[in-house]
Amino acid sequence: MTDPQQAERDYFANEPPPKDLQANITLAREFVARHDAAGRRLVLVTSGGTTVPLEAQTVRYIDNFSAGTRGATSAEFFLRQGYAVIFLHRQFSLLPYSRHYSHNTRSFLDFMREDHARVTVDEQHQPDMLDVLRQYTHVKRDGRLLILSFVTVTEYLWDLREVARLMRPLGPRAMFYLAAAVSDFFVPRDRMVEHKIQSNEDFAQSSTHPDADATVLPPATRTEGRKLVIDLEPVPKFLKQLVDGWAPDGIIVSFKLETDPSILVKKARYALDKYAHHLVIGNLLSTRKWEVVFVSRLEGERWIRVPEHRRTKSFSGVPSLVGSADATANQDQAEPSQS
Ligand code: PAZ
Repeated sequence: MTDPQQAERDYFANEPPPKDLQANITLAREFVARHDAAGRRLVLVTSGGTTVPLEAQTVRYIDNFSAGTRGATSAEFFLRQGYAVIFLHRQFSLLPYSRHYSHNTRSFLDFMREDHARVTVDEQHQPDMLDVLRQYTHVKRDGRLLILSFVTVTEYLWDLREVARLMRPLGPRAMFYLAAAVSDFFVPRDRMVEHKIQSNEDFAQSSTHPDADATVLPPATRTEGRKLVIDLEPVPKFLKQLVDGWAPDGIIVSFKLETDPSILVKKARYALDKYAHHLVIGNLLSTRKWEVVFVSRLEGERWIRVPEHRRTKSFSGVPSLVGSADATANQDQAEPSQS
């Protein structure tokens, strides 16, 4: 079995850091120090899906499902509770506050109209928009929200590691709320082709990027006749490293997404034991908006559900479990409903 520390060293030695890593570290260092000095609790919320590029000059990639609803909504609730929030999200996925008016069937322009050559908000949307605007202004004035972004799984892991290390001195005042959907498989940089994969064998590339030794490392993508064959490698499991190496005293809440209800709780329990997180929140793709299961050592398994009559879209068209005030905790250990 691979030593996790060696796997970490190999991964970060082989996979180049994102171009904005230093800028992100500088922003995060200042943010963490300022809120640490104020004695504030700090949470890193990860949100959205990571991509796996198939080519170094990326035209094609594999994506992970996630709109960023859970992360963006949860961030708003942490901010309401007084936390400082580092929001590490997939570029262009939902953001706290603006999520109410984006990624919607209606654009934010539909909430507005022209009135004597000035833009105004429709009367019916005034109360909701004012409420969102006040929360946003308050958070901005306090400087309690830092927004960072990633696209690929490698960018995500570099940012996660560096931010976690910066948060380490906060001990249990630092929380990691890992709602991002992170790829389990990837194409290592030294097995990645440089240029766009060709469907015509006559134009297929025989080697990886210019520095790679093609005789030792065959490309992870190749064409066989008209087929594309992709040979992915597992992403090292860094969730344990977060506990052991990067931020050992932090509170760690991770999410587990499944599609098969019969394995959800089992997988959440497995993650809880294997990665030694404080809480694993399980959810099913089909019901994630209405129910989640909390799995922890202290409380075992606890379902939280939005009551049926509340399962309608909010004014902004973005329903969410976290956003519902009367989500109920259901401790009867029932299996999730599939409605
Ligand atoms: O972003 P979203 O609201 O569309 O979806 C949220 C989610 C299902 C990605 C999240 O709740 C989750 O389960 N994240 C972990 C995914 C995983 O198992 O890797």
